[in-house]
Amino acid sequence: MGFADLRTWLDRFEAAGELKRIKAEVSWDREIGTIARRSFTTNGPALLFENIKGHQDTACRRLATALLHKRARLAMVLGFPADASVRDLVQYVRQKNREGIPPVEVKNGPVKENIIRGKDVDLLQFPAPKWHFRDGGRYILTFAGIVTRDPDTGCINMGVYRGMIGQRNTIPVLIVASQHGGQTFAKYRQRKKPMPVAAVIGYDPIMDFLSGSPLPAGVCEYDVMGGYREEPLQVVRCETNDLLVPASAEIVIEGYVDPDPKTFEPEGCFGEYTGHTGDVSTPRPVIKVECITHRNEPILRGTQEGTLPGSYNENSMMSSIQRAAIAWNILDQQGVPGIANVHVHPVTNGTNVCVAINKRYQGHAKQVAAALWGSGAASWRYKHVVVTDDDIDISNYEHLDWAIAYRVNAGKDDIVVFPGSFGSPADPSTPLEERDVGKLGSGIWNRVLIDATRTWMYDPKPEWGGRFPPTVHPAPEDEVLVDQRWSEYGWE
Ligand SMILES: Cc1cc2nc3c(=O)[nH]c(=O)nc-3n(C[C@H](O)[C@H](O)[C@H](O)COP(=O)(O)O)c2cc1C
Ligand SMILES: [Mn+2]
Repeated sequence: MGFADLRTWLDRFEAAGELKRIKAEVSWDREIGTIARRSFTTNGPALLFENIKGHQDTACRRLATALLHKRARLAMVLGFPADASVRDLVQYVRQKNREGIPPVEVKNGPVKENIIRGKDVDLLQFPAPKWHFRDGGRYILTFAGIVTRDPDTGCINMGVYRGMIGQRNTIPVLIVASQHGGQTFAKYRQRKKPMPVAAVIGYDPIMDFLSGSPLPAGVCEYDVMGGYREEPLQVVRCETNDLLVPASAEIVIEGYVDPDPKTFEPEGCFGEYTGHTGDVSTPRPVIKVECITHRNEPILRGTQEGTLPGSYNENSMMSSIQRAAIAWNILDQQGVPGIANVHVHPVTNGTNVCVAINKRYQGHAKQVAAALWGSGAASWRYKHVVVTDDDIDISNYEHLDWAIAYRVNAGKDDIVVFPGSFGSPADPSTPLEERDVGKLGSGIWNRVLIDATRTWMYDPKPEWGGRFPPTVHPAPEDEVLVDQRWSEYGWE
């Protein structure tokens, strides 16, 4: 795909009629978020805001959002035609997630065109939106890749963890313990040392796609991005720490996160990915900003969270591909046989996942659920696992509902609850005291498997030739007869 950064992609979208530049003056205070939501509900264009109230003369004046909520644009970013099927995208992503080309370090790059240090740091120079009227503040990190380095292995990780502007130079962030960034933070906490971080804002959207979804532990997201791009990332060293960041990123915020709770600042509430407003503002670890580097005329990249029926956002569209691909790869790696399809509907973001199997034995569906729930990728997802036979089109709610209606016997182990599991702290169905991240490190999930495969515990008539009653589809020879005689019936 060759060299690509955020600007390249905005140009490509514009050429394809997929970008709207908003030149009218708009407010960062709820107005941008409301316009972005309109794009979600209309499957509308990517948006570049060029005239933001109070930011006509600040260091950063523009904001790009709503790039990936439309499948056609996500397909383009993955190198596919706009009408590519979900299945083709999932198969491609399964393959590419397993490849990698390591980055190369270069001496300089556009991200170093402006370097702001120490006392000069002022986050209010950036048009960070208050996306939703109930949000607790202006969110500068919504689609930033947060870079950390594992102090034991030296391995670099990049994950999307949100952050709100606190003071002029502080960003309280939500990095939960089960995430790779959270696991690295725990190592720094043990050593009683601050964790260096770099927040990369605005680059090849493949960065958003990969850093917002859980690749296996120890896999460096930069390598996988290189694989997707079919060329290594060019990375530059940060000014104030030894982290590496893409050389043509729009903005990089460098700093450190202190594990001492005395340094924590309130974050939230925030319109969550679940489509519900988050709870009260909570004290969170803080990125203390030491330096910001940015391109000339930088573009802030951000996104609005929260999926609703008929209103899919960027995370949900990405998740419908990535979370299915990741689940499928986990099932393969765990040696679960007979996986025919894995489907994630964008509206659940992967909270629900459907798996169609070519059933090999009774208990096969339980193996599917156990493999998924044991994985690190399950920390925010895969709460409800629905398993069907492979005659069911799991991408179709009607098919799924039919299978659940007639192939589920709740009293016979077809509904299995896996209680007290780790899970998302943002799920409003979990009582508040069971998602106190400060105390529990995670939210508590009572996960459920719905085994909607045909049971093998049943003895149908031997002449039926199977383990379950056949369906009422006509016999093939009867279909042939009717086809042959069709014109005689006088029914067109
Ligand atoms: C737009 C967006 C916002 C996200 N916000 C958060 C967040 O605030 N905290 C968090 O732990 N994960 C968040 N995630 C999910 C993580 O980015 C995702 O689980 C990813 O796997 C984290 O990287 P890691 O696996 O290397 O830890 C968000 C994802 C997206 C796409
Ligand atoms: Mn990771």
